[in-house]
Amino acid sequence: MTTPASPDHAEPWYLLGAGNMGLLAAHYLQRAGFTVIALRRDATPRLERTLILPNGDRVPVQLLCERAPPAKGAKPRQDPRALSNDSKTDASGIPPADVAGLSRAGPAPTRPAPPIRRLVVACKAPFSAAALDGLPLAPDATVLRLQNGLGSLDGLLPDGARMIEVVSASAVKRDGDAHRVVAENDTWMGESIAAVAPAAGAPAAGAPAEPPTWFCPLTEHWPKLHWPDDFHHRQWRKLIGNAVINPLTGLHDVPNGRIFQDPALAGEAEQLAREADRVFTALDPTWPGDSLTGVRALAEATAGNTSSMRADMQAGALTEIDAINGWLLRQAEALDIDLPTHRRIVAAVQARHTEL
Ligand code: KPL
Repeated sequence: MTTPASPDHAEPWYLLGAGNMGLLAAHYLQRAGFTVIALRRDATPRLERTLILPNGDRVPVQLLCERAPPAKGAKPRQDPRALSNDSKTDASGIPPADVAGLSRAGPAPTRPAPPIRRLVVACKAPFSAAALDGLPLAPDATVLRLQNGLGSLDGLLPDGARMIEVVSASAVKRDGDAHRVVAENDTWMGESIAAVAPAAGAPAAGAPAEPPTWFCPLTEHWPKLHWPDDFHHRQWRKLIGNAVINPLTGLHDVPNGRIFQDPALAGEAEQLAREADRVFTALDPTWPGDSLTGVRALAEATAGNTSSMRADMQAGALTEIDAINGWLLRQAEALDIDLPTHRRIVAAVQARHTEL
């Protein structure tokens, strides 16, 4: 049994991306007794934020910060969005310390040796390479990827790293200076199976990997946290939800629930879901091929929500389209499957990026 005093707890977790979901993960890890240190490109010594839990409790989250070393491919000025995953912050960069609840009590130490052995990557997918650039990761580091889409860390981690995917149905929104946990739903952790265009180090399909030693004690503090045998199906269900709901709501600037109320959008959603099912079935013949039902349920369950891609588009920020629908297109190309609706929608969202 791992306890807060056990050697397992001596190893801190580093956090890239102290936005909505990153802060929630940090809160659960701290509740389980782990030290969590936010990596930043600036000299902020400490982050002080507030999470509002679904029962209304306001919980302070305090994180020590360390300054990430300069990126190897560093441009003179770092893109501040690399270390956040919050649309509000994405639009404007990380706000100055005095307006964001950050302490100015002395600069943060620059991350020293020894290398980072545990890392949570919770920045927006398109900023992963910039966020990881120059970070001293141990060759056998454990990396939790808490991001939408798939494949965003491909080729960015040491060969011996263990990447654990985190798929969460929880929702956290910015609420003034606080972060409101709108829903504390299931979170699944597991390792992705190697797809046709495989992730570096991803295990091939076969017996599911065993969870690490810290997983079981963490489940006592991270509500509805699971390590399911059919993890990749859970991950694909989340991916198709995002691949349908996010670009349609973003491009048409509507809440999630509108998709199945509008016949034209519902038709597009159906095409997107069917095309994705062709890819998933080719990758795994046991895939049930019923994505549309799940997408409809997700859109209805989150009817009033502004999807993350709609929020990014409203904020004039880069979206995660490449890690979501782009991942599907790369798999389809390797399988020689055409996905005309996904191709069109990716082009339409990317056209908005060029206007930024
Ligand atoms: O994950 C989401 C997102 O917006 O990124 C959904 C589930 C679509 C909820 O809005």
